[in-house]
Amino acid sequence: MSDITSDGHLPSPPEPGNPTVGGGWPLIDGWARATLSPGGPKLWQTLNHRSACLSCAWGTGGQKGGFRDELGEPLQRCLKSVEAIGAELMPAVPESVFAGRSLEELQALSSREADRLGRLAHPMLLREGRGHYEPIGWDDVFELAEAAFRVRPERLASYSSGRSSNEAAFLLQLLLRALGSNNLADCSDLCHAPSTVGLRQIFGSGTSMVSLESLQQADCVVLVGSNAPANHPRLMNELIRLRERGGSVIVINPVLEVGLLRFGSPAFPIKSMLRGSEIASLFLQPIPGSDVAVFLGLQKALLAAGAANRPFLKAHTEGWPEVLAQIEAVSWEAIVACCGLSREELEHAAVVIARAKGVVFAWAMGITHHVNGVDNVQAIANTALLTGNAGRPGAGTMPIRGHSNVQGFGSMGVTVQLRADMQRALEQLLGKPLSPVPGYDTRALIEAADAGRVDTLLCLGGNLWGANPDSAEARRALGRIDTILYLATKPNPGHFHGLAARHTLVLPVFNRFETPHRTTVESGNNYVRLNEPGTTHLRRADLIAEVSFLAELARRLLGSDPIDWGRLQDPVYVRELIARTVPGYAPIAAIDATKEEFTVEGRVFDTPTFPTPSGRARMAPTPLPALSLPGPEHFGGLAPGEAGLVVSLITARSYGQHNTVVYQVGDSYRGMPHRQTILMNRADIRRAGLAPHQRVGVQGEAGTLADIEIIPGDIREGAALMFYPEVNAIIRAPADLRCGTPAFKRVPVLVRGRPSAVVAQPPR
Ligand SMILES: Nc1nc2c(c(=O)[nH]1)N[C@H]1C(S)=C(S)[C@@H](COP(=O)(O)OP(=O)(O)OC[C@H]3O[C@@H](n4cnc5c(=O)[nH]c(N)nc54)[C@H](O)[C@@H]3O)O[C@H]1N2
Ligand SMILES: Nc1nc2c(c(=O)[nH]1)N[C@H]1C(S)=C(S)[C@@H](COP(=O)(O)OP(=O)(O)OC[C@H]3O[C@@H](n4cnc5c(=O)[nH]c(N)nc54)[C@H](O)[C@@H]3O)O[C@H]1N2
Ligand code: SF4
Ligand SMILES: [Mo]
Repeated sequence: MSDITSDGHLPSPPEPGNPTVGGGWPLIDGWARATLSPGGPKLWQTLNHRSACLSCAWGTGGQKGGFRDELGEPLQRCLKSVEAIGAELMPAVPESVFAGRSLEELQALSSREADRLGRLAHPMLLREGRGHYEPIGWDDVFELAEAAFRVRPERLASYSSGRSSNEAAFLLQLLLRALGSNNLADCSDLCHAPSTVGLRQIFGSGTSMVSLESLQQADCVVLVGSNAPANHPRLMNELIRLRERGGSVIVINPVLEVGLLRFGSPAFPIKSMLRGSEIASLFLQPIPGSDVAVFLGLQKALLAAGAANRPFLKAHTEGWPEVLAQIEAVSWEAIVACCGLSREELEHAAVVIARAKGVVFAWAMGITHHVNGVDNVQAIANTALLTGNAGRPGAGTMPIRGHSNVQGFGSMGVTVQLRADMQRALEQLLGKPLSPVPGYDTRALIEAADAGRVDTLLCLGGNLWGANPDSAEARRALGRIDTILYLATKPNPGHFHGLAARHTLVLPVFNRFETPHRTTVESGNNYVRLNEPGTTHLRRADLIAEVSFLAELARRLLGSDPIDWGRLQDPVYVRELIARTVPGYAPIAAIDATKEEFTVEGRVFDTPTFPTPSGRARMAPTPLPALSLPGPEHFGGLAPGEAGLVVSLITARSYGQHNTVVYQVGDSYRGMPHRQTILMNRADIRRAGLAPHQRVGVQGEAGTLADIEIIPGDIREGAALMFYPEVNAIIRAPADLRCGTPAFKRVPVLVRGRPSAVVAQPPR
């Protein structure tokens, strides 16, 4: 447990201590400690500020008040938002850090150490061949940036992370597209892109079709590949309520996440905190990467039980005969062999789904981080359609989005798969056709940079280096870019490892609750929140608003042609342009006057008419994946006398981290006390000839991490789990080619070590 720090920033919330309940008392303790710390008053002030929570896309706060959701319900704020705010309320990085520490010293910092340096407060420049970042004034920054942007448009790119505002996101893509580049890589490429692509193909819309209100009418939630207790904690309140009104929760996850079994929520202090509320009514633990098989199994069982809704299929879908034919053709043997679940388990789950009046299918990275991520999404959507659970209140498909404004970035056109209607609107605005050259998504950007095809990269937030697999490749690729501009609130290892060939700029920006003008964000449930202006606690800091930076750069490059780029300094004008060009966003034009937050039009379906040419959902068969693991020889083989085995590695978040930013080292909900750990099934540990808590090497295709402690846990046999971002040093992850998303959740690695003396070696 951490103590209140002498420099006045908030203490890290405590690590959880009760591994039989998720959430629970550590949350209350965390709130108490954060509140009573010297930074407590400022924390409360920020929590009550009328702006959306920084952390996840479930979405909380905004005009209704810091603790309220879109329905105005109170107590909808979790400790994760405290973690995020605490990090932003730290003092400035002391000048001595950049002036005094060499690049090598900065590179030696862990993610947590880098974050704890404090807030970025002054623009910094690292020149080619120098060993230190040096301060630089904004005039010089703009001169360098302007020169760097005057390159051939296909050699210009951006990367973005979903914490900035809609207004900044809109300007980013408008600037790049006006210059003739479609290279708008975004963190969503590494995240929910398979959901966007898969859902858009089927429903003509790529986001959740379920509103919070609609979710509250469901009597069954199928939660797939999500660790919501850690990553979307307020969703747990909805699951608790659903169970209380007699509904069921079917969890599908290779890891028996404790918080998905029982969760103690501070929103229900008396009822839930002591022992936790039961969450899963049924927990299925499939082989990682086999979700298509799981859903084909559910579909087969539903069909056999006469639970397919044929009138619905006939009236509201197309492609259903092919899907039904596939369900009938695929054998139970093939399904069971692929997913490792029994036919009985799947049939039982199908009965629960068939009996429910309204089923919401929700998922996160366990579904998208696979080479067949799009198929996974579509197998889920097919199951919803087969049972008529789409296009009515209390039912539907609900991708649980990541960053607090990642979905807004997509809506604003920060994507390489721009909607045709938005493209037309942008072309009208810019008075010219957009470049026909396809843009780079995040993986394509890394490859293009590695091949020397990128000169200038603007990163609006994020940690491009740390978020990508194969850290050495990412570092080399970024090193071949001439100029990189990192706009950020906090330092992270990407700023020290992801260095450009000539100029690397780290440019400090206001965060959401400090920005001196109004901004908006969009939640995963399509709800647009309005953030009021704020101020920063940083004294003598030299921060810039993201909108100001982008508008000024655009003005220098483009003048007033064909729009008055200088006028885009005014976010109200930006919102006017958004209203004109972004589908479903018309109400944003009046939001400054009305203060009325809104749900994006055309996203939530209360009737089964979908925005496809025919109005019907377009079902398509989903191929069963061929899952296999290589043997140790793939990794060069085990040495004589060495023990080990190849497992299918899930790379995921610990309880106390936000993406590449680590706040707490341990995750005791999973019994993993530090970050150099690998969670394994006991049978696998035995079979490998290794022992619990032994230190081993974990070898991936891009390298080996040594001195990793084996943690025995409730994880599917054959699978293992390690924490990202550290594990990105050693893994390569092939991508789903339809969206470029890496298979972060099924990475073959060889776990190798000295044979355990304790356990008898089985013959190998
Ligand atoms: N506190 C906090 N909140 C966050 C974030 C954070 O880092 N910290 N990150 C934000 C972002 S950007 C995102 S994308 C989300 C991430 O939210 P999640 O998707 O919940 O995050 P992961 O840690 O990637 O965990 C994925 C879950 O999928 C399971 N899983 C792995 N492989 C499979 C599989 O093949 N099939 C199935 N069915 N399940 C599988 C894992 O066991 C794990 O429970 O959270 C957002 N919210
Ligand atoms: N192995 C493995 N790799 C993964 C994943 C995985 O599960 N396994 N998950 C993937 C997923 S789902 C995602 S979304 C990506 C995440 O990848 P990214 O979005 O690139 O990474 P983050 O760690 O969220 O970026 C955090 C940084 O954003 C900056 N920041 C914070 N707030 C602001 C702001 O308001 N403005 C600006 N300009 N900057 C700000 C700070 O500098 C902070 O350090 O990682 C992916 N990589
Ligand atoms: S659930 Fe997500 S949006 Fe809501 S308070 Fe927690 S981190 Fe913020
Ligand atoms: Mo994400």
